Amino acid sequence: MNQKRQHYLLSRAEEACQLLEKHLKRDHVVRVISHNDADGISAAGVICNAIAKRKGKFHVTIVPRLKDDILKRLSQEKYKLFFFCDMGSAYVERIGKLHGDSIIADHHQTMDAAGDKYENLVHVNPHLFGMDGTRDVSASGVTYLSVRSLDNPELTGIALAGAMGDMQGQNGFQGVNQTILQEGQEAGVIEIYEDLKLAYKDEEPLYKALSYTFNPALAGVSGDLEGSQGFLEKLGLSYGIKFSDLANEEKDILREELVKLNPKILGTVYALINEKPPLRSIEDYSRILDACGKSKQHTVGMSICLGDRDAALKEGMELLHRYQDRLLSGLEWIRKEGGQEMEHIQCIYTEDKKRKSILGTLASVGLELGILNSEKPVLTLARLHQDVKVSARTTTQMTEKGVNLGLAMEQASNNFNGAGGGHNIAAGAMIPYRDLENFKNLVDDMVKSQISS
Ligand SMILES: [Mn+2]
Repeated sequence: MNQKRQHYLLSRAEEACQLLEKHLKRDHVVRVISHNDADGISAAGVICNAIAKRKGKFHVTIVPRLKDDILKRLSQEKYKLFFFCDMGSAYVERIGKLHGDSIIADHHQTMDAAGDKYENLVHVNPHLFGMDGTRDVSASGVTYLSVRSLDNPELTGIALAGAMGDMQGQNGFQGVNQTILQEGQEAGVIEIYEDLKLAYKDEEPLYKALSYTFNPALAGVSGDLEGSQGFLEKLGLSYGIKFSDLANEEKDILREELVKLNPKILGTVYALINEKPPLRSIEDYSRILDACGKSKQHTVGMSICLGDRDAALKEGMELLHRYQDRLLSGLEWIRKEGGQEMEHIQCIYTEDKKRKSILGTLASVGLELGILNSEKPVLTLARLHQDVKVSARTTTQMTEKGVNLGLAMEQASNNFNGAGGGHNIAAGAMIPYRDLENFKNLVDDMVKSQISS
């Protein structure tokens, strides 16, 4: 069954590829619109690399959401081909009415139709074929499929970095992601091996590498610089040196102790054979793009995807450091404050500027580290003038019990003239501030009925 579904998705993507090729042959500039997170930046990286390789031209815009004004602007543009990544599935009708042809490479759940009635539109989305866009493939993967038959195996790495950015593959790739991984391995682009899964192991001093490691979460160490220092000191290891500078027996001691903390620390590392650290590990690569996205420096992320290993990479690393520091102090804050527990959900509210942009991540990491109650989905709430931006996160255990935050965000926000949606495990919404309390209660009720039905 899964093979068959994948086959349908692949042939839809092939249609997209043919449409793209047709426009590239005519030397049309491809209008790319993508999302501002790691997956969206990777997706834009995939399509733009594929176009550049064929000496084609593109014009990219990275946006946080496909808002009305953007669609309006696009409807006045005269491009012959629009390529939407990581968004668009919810706007099939409006995209179908644009002046040129369109390709939508998205993986979000949608109530909208496939858009078959628009001849100028190819809609590629795993959900259209009964597949799971939360785990099987992300937008960067869907985009990769859409350029696959133009012979681009070197883009499998960026495609999987995007998947990692959407929290797919942290415990192994599955579905379409697995297919992409195999393709990358066969083409000599990606190699996989078992190793310590420490973040930026070859770049950062040990205590930083340890505290930057969230997958898997190391209690008392992840997100905790002092905790990491203490942990290393207790083992008699100097915390300021890099992993590679440890003597072999010291590496053994560290490995043993880390495994005691969390056995998952020994796991599969996906490495890009032709890259050097910090971009060699696909997971590290993805975290740099994530930091670029969260810092609103998408151009830096795009430049890295497009091959800039000098200025852009240096800037990307600076953004990463600043982002990690923000994350660490945010976790400190959650440790102190905790969440406001309701019956079935918990909420975290802030008006603090620096925290707002990382609330979703704080929720995910807080759940992972056990700082937040993993039995209750987390709603983070950031006030923006008259509105509240909601990020909702939960765990796989809870989605298996029936929790679907994408649906809850969409329905609950609609009740208050807001907008929302996303995946069962991670979703978001924008609602009026005055309805905040009612919204929270409604989501609490919805989660209750999702679990019990
Ligand atoms: Mn995505």
